[in-house]
Amino acid sequence: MFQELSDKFEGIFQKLKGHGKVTEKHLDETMRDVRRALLEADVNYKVAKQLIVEITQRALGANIVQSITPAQQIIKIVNDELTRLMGGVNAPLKTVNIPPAIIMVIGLQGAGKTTFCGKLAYHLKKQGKSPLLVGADLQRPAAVEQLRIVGEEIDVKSYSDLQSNPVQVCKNGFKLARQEGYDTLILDTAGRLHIDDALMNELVQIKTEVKPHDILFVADGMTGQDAVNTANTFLDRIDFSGIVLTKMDGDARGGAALSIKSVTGKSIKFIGTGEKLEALESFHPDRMASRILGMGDIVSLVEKAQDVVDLKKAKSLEKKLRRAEFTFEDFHDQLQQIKKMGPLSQIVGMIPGLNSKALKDSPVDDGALVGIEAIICSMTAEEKQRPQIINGSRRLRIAKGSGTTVQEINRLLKQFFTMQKMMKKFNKKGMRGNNMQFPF
Ligand SMILES: Nc1nc2c(ncn2[C@@H]2O[C@H](COP(=O)(O)OP(=O)(O)OP(=O)(O)O)[C@@H](O)[C@H]2O)c(=O)[nH]1
Ligand SMILES: [Mg+2]
Repeated sequence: MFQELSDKFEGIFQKLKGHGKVTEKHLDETMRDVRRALLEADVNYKVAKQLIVEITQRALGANIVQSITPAQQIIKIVNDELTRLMGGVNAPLKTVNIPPAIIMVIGLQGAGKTTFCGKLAYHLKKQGKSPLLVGADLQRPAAVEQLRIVGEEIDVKSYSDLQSNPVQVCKNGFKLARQEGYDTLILDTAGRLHIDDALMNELVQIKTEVKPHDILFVADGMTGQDAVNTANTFLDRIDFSGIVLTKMDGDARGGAALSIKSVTGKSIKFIGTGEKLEALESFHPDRMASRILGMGDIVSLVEKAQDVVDLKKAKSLEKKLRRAEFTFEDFHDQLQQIKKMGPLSQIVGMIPGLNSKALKDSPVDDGALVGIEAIICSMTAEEKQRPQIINGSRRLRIAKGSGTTVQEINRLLKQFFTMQKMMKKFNKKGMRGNNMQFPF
């Protein structure tokens, strides 16, 4: 889904990650790239512009969490803003106290209304509901037959009457549902190539007389801004309650999904992802944003870090690093914070770019962490503050106390001193110490 847009975002963020520190100039460049990617995905011009303003404002005001690179922080902001743009949270169907719930399905010809009616019926059936399909598209005799076939496929009854009129068919469907105990009525209405008065009058009449609880506007997701414009024109005549975007399995570029809520004020409730009747998903803005960015996991990672990283401690650590006063005590603190985020293998797996091969070759595992922690715990307070005093006999004592070997103590001390040296070098060059590497 939205492969092109996803690829572009990946490229943009890759570029951003290349800079250790993100300056306003980098941010400007990034935002220009993001804007271009959105416009090329056929996102509404005004929507894209506003989105860029919000992302930039938030990025400038953001506190960059110490242990996470600024680029990842920006990805999180873009993700949040895309989520918000698409409505924030999932918009479910209305619940009704007295069944049947009436769901009216409207949209242009070929948008995928009839298919969606079948998909929705199947979706509801799986949830233990008993839907009844009503064929209110009497324009083409084949339409009623199509709905009947769809219903048969999923073992859901469909009702229509070619001798009657759409309003009467809906009313009869309602009566039938009451009599036979169906709890949801799905009304499949007629489409037109273009919006015309005759169609709108027919739909408004059904709405007025049958009073549906939900009116879902079905739009072909592949048509981008056309879908958004059509939705708006429909909305002028008939106040629908939600949107269904179909054909999202095709080469839909993302423009409709990203702009339709913002332009119409109506939420996307479902997306169609194929011709088969099971190809329906409830729409979740957050998951969609993550999918577009191809970064579901990094978002969870930053959230985890925000949950556990003590900002005050991070600040004081940064100061110490800059003055190269970093001790084993600080190191121990950092280990605790990392451990709070979950198993190392999971954390590393969330970092984009670290594929499974890199993981396999890396010595990072929870066992190594436990060993390092045991070693630090076996040091005296003075040793933690001034590791340079740890001589041969102290090393032996620490090894015994921690259940490790002198070789392991040697390795850890060597890594620690290397890191201290590196910090000093960095500080001489005037670099900030916010890209700290752990010595394992
Ligand atoms: N790939 C794909 N095709 C879909 C999807 N939804 C519908 N279609 C196809 O789109 C075509 C039109 O679907 P219909 O459900 O007949 O559309 P409609 O809105 O009822 O059309 P009218 O009744 O003529 O107004 C059919 O060939 C469907 O198989 C989808 O999510 N993905
Ligand atoms: Mg149809």
